[in-house]
Amino acid sequence: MAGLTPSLNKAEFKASVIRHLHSTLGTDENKANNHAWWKATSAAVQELVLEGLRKTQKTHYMNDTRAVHYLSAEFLMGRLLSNNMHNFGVFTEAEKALKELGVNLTDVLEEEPDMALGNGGLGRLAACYIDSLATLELPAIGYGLHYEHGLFRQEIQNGEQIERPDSWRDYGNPWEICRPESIQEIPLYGYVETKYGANGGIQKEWHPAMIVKGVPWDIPVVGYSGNTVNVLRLWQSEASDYFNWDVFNAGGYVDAQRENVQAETISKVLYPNDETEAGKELRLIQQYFFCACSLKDIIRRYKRAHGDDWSRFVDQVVIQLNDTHPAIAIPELMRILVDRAELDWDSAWSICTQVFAYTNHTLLPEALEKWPVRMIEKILPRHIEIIYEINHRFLSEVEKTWPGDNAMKAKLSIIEEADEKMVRMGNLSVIGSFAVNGVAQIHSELVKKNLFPEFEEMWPGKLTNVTNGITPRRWLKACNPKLSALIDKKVGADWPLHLNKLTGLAKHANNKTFQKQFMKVKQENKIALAQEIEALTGIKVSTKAIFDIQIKRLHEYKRQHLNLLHILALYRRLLENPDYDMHPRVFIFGAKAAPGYKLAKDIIYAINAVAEKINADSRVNNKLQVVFLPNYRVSLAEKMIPAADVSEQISTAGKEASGTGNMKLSLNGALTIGTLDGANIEIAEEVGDDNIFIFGLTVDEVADLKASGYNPYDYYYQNPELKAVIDWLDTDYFTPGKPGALSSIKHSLLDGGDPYLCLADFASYADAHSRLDAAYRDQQEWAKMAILNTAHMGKFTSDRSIQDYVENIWKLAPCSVK
Ligand code: GL4
Repeated sequence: MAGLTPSLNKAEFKASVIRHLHSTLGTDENKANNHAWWKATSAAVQELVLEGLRKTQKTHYMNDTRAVHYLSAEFLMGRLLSNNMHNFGVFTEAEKALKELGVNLTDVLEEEPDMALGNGGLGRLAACYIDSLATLELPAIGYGLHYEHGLFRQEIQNGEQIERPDSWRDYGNPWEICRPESIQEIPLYGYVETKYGANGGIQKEWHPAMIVKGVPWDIPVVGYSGNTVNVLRLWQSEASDYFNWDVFNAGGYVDAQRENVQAETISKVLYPNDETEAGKELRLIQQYFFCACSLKDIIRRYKRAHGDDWSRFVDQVVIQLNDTHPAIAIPELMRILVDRAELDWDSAWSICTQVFAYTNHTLLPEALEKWPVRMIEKILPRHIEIIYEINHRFLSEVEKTWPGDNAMKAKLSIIEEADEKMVRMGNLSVIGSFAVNGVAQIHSELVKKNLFPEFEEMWPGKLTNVTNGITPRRWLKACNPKLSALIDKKVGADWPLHLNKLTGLAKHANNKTFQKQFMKVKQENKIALAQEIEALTGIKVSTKAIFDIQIKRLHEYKRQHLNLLHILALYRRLLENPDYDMHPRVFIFGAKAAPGYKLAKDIIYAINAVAEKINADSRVNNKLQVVFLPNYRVSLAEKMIPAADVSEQISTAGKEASGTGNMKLSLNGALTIGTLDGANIEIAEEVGDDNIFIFGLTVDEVADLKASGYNPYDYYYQNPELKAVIDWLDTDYFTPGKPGALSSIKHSLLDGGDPYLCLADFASYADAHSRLDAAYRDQQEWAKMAILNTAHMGKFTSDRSIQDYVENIWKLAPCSVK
């Protein structure tokens, strides 16, 4: 492939692995188990990685490049060995080398724990984006938290989710490099002293009650077939040896300290909530901690080239805020510029508002972060003053636009004046950024129309869209080698860098031979997944069945329970009529629920209870099976996605900002059954209406229905099948001896008001499934549709998303590394 030269041949690779087995791991070929082989192989690859990293850093330094700094509380990286080998182009050589050593690479890869430093879509997006940034040779650095424990490991016991700690670095991680030379010290708590200078000027001095150390760990990020190796820098907290005499002398040092969060706990654990804000002090400290460390790091690097001259800062630095989690970076930069660098407010604010850009990832009210003023005051006493000052100046802008309109001021204010005063991080982010983007066309429209309409009026053009994307290296090339090899033959091997080349498959969509080859790959992937399912759950699934997959966090708005209602309807039809005409179907789920989200956990329990009953019921004639795969994560997704026939993307219209699993599944030839929500709309545009199964209410229809007073009972009484399956959940049929064990679901769907309109969409969903079932009977037609899905996913490469950011927001230039 052009530009891709394996940097180690088979013999060299073999020698390197053995050398590491001996001198890094202190073992040998006879004693080594798969874990040791994994470590030695990783060490061999890491040697290449570090060489690339050195060259990249030197090149960026010599060229004094403008860089993007991607601040994110989450990076859901998954495993790195296979990815790094693919991106360096050494995968095949490595596989052969290990084979000659009697070692199976697939088994070795299984030894690597996932780096699960994220919850779901938002964190995985960050991981895809840093892959694309390196691939496109863009100067970039990811900044985040070095959580000791990533997202919990999920076990299923008696159908219920049990959370177990994740310990991804327990036996050492071969990729990360500690950089003690770049440790930062971060102040917390304490008080602010106001000093009056001789010339009448006011100086603020923050006397923190606590200092914590931020220790950086670097994870190299290898670009595909390029030479750029960027870094992901993750901050770990440690107690500082610093001792605060001020506070000590003032008395009460020990007492004050006791009420404060302990330094070491800051980076201990990832908060396991997706789409809900926790409101916990420790979470706010996590956010401040990594932002403060990152800003100090950014400024240190800038000063190395430019000294105390701030005039070029905005030319060199752009900072992308991945949701509002890092929004506290805005007042932190103001503090540094005003209190430390002694810039006047206007100059400082001008810098800030040219540096920050903010991505909104959700409209769900429970996910829009707000922090109690009281809490910020306690932890960050200087920042609350700065936030008030930003707000004061902003509100006088509002006054100019809407003179005398106090309701407008209350609405747009950074401070929410409720019983408990709150800081609205979304408003702060919009006010402090030069660009704000949503993550799919419809989502960005809703951000403008519903979430921030007044900001759109005040600053036309500031709110924009960048549709999400996924890296085709991990999500096709590495996870689906058979399909990749087939695609290579048809369109050439450079599609991972130029995903639009997949359109070249479209002209073969009607070709019977190609259809057979395409479906043969799908079948082989299904057989592999079936083996995995059996290994993980003991369930033997039929590989002749349609593999219908819903994988994503468990949330009411994603409507796994709508899927479940439809499964119950099929089950009921089969019981009523054993000859009921349907193609055999296996419904496969993967989902983690936030540990405190009761209904989400109940839905997991319900899926498992229903699965157990159906799988054991011979009356369904092998036409229906249900599987819940425990501990859904990146590495499991990589096994499930290539085997999917059907992709369930069934959120209530207007609720899923974009979705990215939808893109991964379609790219691997699954057909989507979905609502007109998030990126599904753009997927439908790309693949064409004939190649996707759209159902359900649109965003406008949802709004109209809600406005007119939605009553789920209307649908319940009008649709006997729907009524029957909902009532079924309230018996002890699925939970023998435990009547009512599933009734929370019925309750939320009826008396709870069915907030996500499952009942309103049920009939349309069931109908779409019938159409899908009919379509599958014509295997040639289905193959054609599947091929056209893969063929038309070019738009959704994260390279395109990053290119959009570069052109419309970041204004970055690539820098090639020789
Ligand atoms: C999310 C959205 O829910 C999801 O639709 C989107 O694809 C993702 C990345 O933009 O961001 N927002 C939050 S919060 N979690 C997500 O996964």
